[in-house]
Amino acid sequence: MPARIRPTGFDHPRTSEITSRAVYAQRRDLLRLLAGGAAGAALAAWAGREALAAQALAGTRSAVPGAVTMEKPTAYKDATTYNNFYEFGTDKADPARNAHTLKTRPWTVEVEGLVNKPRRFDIDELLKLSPMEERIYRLRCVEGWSMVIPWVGYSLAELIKRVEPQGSAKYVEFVTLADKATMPYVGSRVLDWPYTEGLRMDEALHPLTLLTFGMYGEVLPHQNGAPVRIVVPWKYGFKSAKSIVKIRFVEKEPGTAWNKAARQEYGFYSNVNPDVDHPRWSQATERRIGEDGLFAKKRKTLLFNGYEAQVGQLYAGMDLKKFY
Ligand SMILES: Nc1nc2c(c(=O)[nH]1)N[C@H]1C(S)=C(S)[C@@H](COP(=O)(O)O)O[C@H]1N2
Ligand SMILES: [Mo]
Repeated sequence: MPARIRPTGFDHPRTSEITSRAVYAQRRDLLRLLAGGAAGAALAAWAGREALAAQALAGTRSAVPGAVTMEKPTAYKDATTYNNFYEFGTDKADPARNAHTLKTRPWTVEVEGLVNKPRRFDIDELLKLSPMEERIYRLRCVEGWSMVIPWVGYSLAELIKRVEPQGSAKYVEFVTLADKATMPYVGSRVLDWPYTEGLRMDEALHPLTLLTFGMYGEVLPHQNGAPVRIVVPWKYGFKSAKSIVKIRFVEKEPGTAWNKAARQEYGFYSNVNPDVDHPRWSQATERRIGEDGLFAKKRKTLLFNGYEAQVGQLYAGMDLKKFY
């Protein structure tokens, strides 16, 4: 499909479809080279300490039902410069501008709570725990915009299996890094730090819930939650916690950052639902980032962000207006 000629006068330029696709293809080729050991010395030097991670990321397309949407991925530039990562500022451009200070090595993820095998994983162990796959998911923010992103990771269930949750473990809590030295907004009053999130155990075990290490065939850029984040495609974006340092198995529904900040506005479930409005705005439609030109139509938001066939049964019989 040729790049559409866009009317001028936008506040910022957009990467053309063709350019972003070519760049994306090149990155994937590079990763394949690295994985196949065919890379020359110069390339190996370039890869430096990212080499290990890159090898792990040369994954295949996922076979999990619903894991690969045919929709056009959002331009890499947009997906990495229009972010929510409040530890680095509240403006969409802040994370790309400020997250260079994040230190992603060394990094450990502590897995604790109601499990038979609590364990601290080094990030390099996590990268090798299970084969990586590419998932192309829609991401829908509660603010009314959406993107399509090719993520790289493996099902969170792979990690969960290995730590053997006990019968009493009903929820999983994710705790993210809160480091004042490297995250300028930690300490500010916008949120209660650290940013935490949670899932019910069956949601956490669902194969679509992705433990994510990369996007567009590369390791995650800092602003997208390096070195490891969760992506839950049928829930509003804020459920997908970035830069995770702790995964805790608990009996009671855990508190979550946005629920603590505004209880009436952000519930625990936060399933994408066009029929349940945010108290201050409708959730019936969304704006796809990269399509916000003069003639772009808003898209209709889909129940469970379009993943109803895969996840609808998790909520059978639940009143989704009450459990929002
Ligand atoms: N630690 C942390 N994780 C976070 C957030 C945050 O502020 N801090 N924002 C959330 C929100 S509101 C969204 S929409 C997604 C955005 O992910 P993206 O920037 O990779 O698109 O990250 C989520 N994860
Ligand atoms: Mo969001």
